[in-house]
Amino acid sequence: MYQALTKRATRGKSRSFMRIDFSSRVKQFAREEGFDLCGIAPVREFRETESFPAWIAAGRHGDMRYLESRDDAGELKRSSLARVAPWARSVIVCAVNYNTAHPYSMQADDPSRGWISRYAWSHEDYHDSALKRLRRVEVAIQKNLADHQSTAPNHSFRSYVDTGPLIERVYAKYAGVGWIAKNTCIINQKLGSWLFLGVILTSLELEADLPAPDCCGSCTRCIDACPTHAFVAPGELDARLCISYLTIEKRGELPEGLRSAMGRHVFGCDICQDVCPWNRKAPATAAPEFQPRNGLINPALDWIAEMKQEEFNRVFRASPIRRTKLSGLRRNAVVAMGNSRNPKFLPTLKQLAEDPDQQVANHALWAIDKLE
Ligand code: B12
Ligand code: SF4
Ligand code: SF4
Repeated sequence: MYQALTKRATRGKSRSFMRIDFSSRVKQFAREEGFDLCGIAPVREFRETESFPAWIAAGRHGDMRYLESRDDAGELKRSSLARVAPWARSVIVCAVNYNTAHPYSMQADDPSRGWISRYAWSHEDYHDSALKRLRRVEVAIQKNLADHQSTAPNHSFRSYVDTGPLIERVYAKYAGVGWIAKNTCIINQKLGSWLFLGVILTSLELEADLPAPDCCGSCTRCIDACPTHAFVAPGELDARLCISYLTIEKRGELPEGLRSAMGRHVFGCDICQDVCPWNRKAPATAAPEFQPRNGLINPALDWIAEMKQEEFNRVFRASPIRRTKLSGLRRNAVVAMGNSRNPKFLPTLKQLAEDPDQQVANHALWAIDKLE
């Protein structure tokens, strides 16, 4: 299709016009598959990826070893897409709004109930639902190429949600989806930042969009609100301090010095997005897959702390929350109980201090100390 279009271009229209035409068709396919935003970024070096090796060298990724993966030449894969996928010419960046019409964590402030971050309430794990949509966009593009050219050149496509060798937010910026804000999230002027990103790398040379302009201005609300002071500078996160990392990615003992600041978070953290003025009027989606499962908004802490494996498997089937495993989730709930200032949890915590799961037991001892 793309070559056929360029052939036709010589019969009148300019080549770049035809590229724009096919790029807008790609965006149409993304819309038809339920993505709220779609843009196209070129594959080249960006100044934002240049800082990645230093970020890793400083150890700011903590135990997230997968971010350190290197190519045969020993270079960090995520620092140069052109090197790890030399065949790729364009990155199609899609975004879907997962915001639902429920209070923000700062509005639901009962300290004796926990907080699970907004993105994890959903009925389906976003990795799976977004990947399915991306694959359908791929199919639509390929079908369109084949329909318009009998000898369609074999173009390559590779879809990723989180797992690709690239920093998705950098490409989202250059695809015009949103700017990389001081809280490091992608914010779209109309939709805010409650967005999942997904990318399709392709060998098709598509018309790239313009990068989204930075609209943070002089605001610093996210930086000021972060309970663990995880931003070392605007737009620079030390993941080791971030509650999202601590509750989701960190295995074993949580650093004692950070436990109090973790508050009632049992999975992820939304604070730096909750306080953002660009999310004040963020629209809510009606998509069934993003509607919350029962009991996950402001969950009862003792329910989670005492949960058994069988219930965990049932409640969190196909949920991103499975990533912490039962033990990690219970550990987080126990810490949140310690931070609750509510002595009603003491009897439960005393039982949990004898728990066969040593991690849960150790954190329960800390929580008892904190409450007493
Ligand atoms: C690892 C990871 C995390 C880690 C580290 C976060 C981080 N900021 O890197 C942890 C576990 C903490 C995390 C948390 C969250 N994550 Co996360 N995470 C990822 C993942 C898998 C990789 C990100 C990565 O490579 N980070 C490496 C660092 C270096 O990149 P960075 O911080 O974004 O920094 C870039 C820019 O800020 C910029 N930069 C850095 N320093 C400087 C300095 C200057 C001066 C300038 C101008 C620029 C600049 O360049 C950097 C690249 O080098 C991506 C998916 C993907 N494959 O990209 C999802 C992703 C970023 N996460 C996502 C989400 C939703 C979250 C949470 C909101 C979940 C939650 N509610 O708990 C939080 C948000 C916390 C936060 N403020 O970032 C979404 C973001 C969507 C969006 N709207 O932006 C993504 C894209 C997943 C997805 N597919 O939708 N995440
Ligand atoms: S997610 Fe929470 S802990 Fe992490 S940077 Fe944002 S406010 Fe801080
Ligand atoms: S709170 Fe302010 S500084 Fe932070 S991301 Fe939003 S607009 Fe930018």
